[in-house]
Order: sequence, then structure tokens, then C-alpha cells
Amino acid sequence: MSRIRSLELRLISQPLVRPFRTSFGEDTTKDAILLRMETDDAEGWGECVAGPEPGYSEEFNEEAWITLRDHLAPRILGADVSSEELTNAFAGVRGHPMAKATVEMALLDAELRGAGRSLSEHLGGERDRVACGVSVGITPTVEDLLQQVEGYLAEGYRRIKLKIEPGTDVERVRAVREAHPDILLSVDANAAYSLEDVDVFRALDELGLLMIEQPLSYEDLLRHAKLQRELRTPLCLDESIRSAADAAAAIELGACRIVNIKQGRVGGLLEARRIHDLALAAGVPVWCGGMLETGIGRAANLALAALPGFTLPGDTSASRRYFREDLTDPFVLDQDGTMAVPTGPGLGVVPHGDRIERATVRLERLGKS
Ligand code: NPG
Repeated sequence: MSRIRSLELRLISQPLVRPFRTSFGEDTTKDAILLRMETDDAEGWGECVAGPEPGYSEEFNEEAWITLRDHLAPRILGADVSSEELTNAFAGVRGHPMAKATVEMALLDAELRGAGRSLSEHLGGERDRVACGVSVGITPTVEDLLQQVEGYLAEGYRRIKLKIEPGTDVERVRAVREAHPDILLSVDANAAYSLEDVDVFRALDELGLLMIEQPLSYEDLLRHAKLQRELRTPLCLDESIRSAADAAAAIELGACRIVNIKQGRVGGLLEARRIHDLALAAGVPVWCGGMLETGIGRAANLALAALPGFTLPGDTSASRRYFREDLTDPFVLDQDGTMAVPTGPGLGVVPHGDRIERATVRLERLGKS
């Protein structure tokens, strides 16, 4: 264990190569908080998955900044606290999983850099490459969608996920399915539907989808269980699963047959691993979701996706799918649709200082270095 000396919060903004539209909004830039931590032994980096708006969850950058600065940092600055002890250290702060996960990522990175071990090894990763999918935002036209899908398939992606919203769903998905009868294809509604829309799901059920992700409200496990009973296609939950307890409840209720694991949504990599472990024990496949992360968060996602229960391709796409220039060396997709899991100490990536400086729009240092 080593003392946490200082923290540096940065808000960065990076243009996306193309706008990303979901049922809850559109992003043209990636705006995220990065955390650099200095301990007596090493430095570590964390990336917060919150965005500028509270559209995906209650957390958003302005609020996560305050949570990190005023509520989480004072509980750990100057203390000898390990990543395993963070849950206890943060017990007085309810919720805010994305802010908490940022601290955990930075602390794990520092600890493992100090120890010379990779994050993947620490978490119990068993693969050195992971299968990758790609998530395609809602496009202005069907033609744009077909063109994007074509391009991603040519790059080697092993699963295509289409964002849907009421009114832009069955017809689009059918067009992609007809153009590509044999690909792994899934849809993601980001909680935009209700049980009144059951006919939409019955129609989607005919299209041989790998899964239908988060069709209903994130607060509603019971109705997901009802919908799942009506469909052959597995439901996958994302926003509804904020902890291992949520995952256990969803699986027991039959609210889903697949779980999307995002470390930020569930409060960190260690909780993510608990969800992996219980899903594996229950025979429920999991996959690693994505939140348009820079190379820092992407490194953590790939380490997680190396665990044995991650049997479905994740939203772990290559850097060039998001950015013209990533903040780390770029993550590259092999033509076989896999990506290498970082093997260096900690996250295994080093952010480029000059790129970080250029992207920074706000900076605050806490504690003495
Ligand atoms: O490739 O990282 C990626 C994006 C994958 O579709 C994706 N993410 O709902 O899962 C989601 C969605 C998302 C993106 C959610 C950004 C919130 C913010």
C-alpha cells in the first residue's frame, strides 16, 4: 500500500470522427473527466465515463467533478488506502458509481504500475486478444446506415449493434439484416420503449438478432422479465445493472439472458468482476460495453473483456472509430476482428502529455505533489 499524495482533475474535449446519436441524444465531441493520481510509489490514470448531460444516467461531468473534488478526494488524499478498500472509504457517499470508478481505475493503475503487473493479469484475464464489435449510432437515412455497416464489416468487426428509437427501428434493422443475413446483429434502445411497444419487439424477434439491449426503463426489471417471456431473442440489460446485486436480481427474475458490463456504470472494475463471476456461475454470457472512451478507458475495458465469461464481442472498437487522434497510442483492430489486450504494467497505456494538454479545457490540482 502507498499513500495517495495528489490528484489532478482534467476535463478534456476531443472531436469525434462522426456524430454519435442514440435515443437519448447526440454527441459530436467526447467530453470526459480524466484523473491523474500520484501515490508514493507511482502515478495512475482514470477516465470517468460520465458525459456532459445526464441522458444515459444521472451522472454528468459538472456533477462528477464536484463529487470527485469535494466528496471523494477528501476521503483518500494523504491516506494509505488500497483499491480493495475504496468501497469502505467511499461508504459515506451514496451512488455516483462513475465518479467512484474513476478513482478506482487510477488507483489500480498506480498500484499495478508500482508492482509491475498488468490490469488484465490482476483481474484474472485469460486471453491476450478479444473479439470486438461496433455500435452504430442512429443515422439520418437507411443508406447512411447500410454504408456505415458495410465499412465496419470490411474492417473486420465481428458484431454490429444498431441504435434504435421509436419510429427508427424495425425497417432499419430489417434492411441491415437483408443485406447481411449471417452477421451477428443486435439492437440497443437505451430504455426508449414501453410494454405498449410489444409489437415492435415481436417484429424484431423475427430478425435473428443476437440480443435486444435495454428496451425498457432502467428502473423496471419486472417489465423486462415480462417482455423476455414474450420473446425468443435474448434481452440484454445495460442501464438497469448498476451493481452485482442488480445483476443477481435481473438474472433471478429472468429480466435478461445476457448482461452488458461497463465498469463505470457499476462503480468500478472490481464490482464489474463480481458481476462477471456471478453471471459466469449462472451460465449467463456477458460482454464489455463502451462509452466512447479514450485510450485510457479503452485499456481498462480490454483488460476486463479478457476474463473468461466475456464470450460475446464487446463495444471495444478501435481508436479510429472514435477519434482522429487518441490520447494514447491508438488501439487497432486486426482484420480478424480482434484487438490486443494491453500487457504493460497497470492499464498498459501512457497518455501522450502534449495531446492531453491540447484537449484539456479545465484543470484542478488537489493535494500536494
Ligand atoms: O463504442 O464505446 C462505444 C459506444 C458504444 O453504444 C455504445 N455506447 O448505450 O451503450 C450505450 C452507448 C453509450 C455511449 C452510452 C456513450 C453512453 C454514452
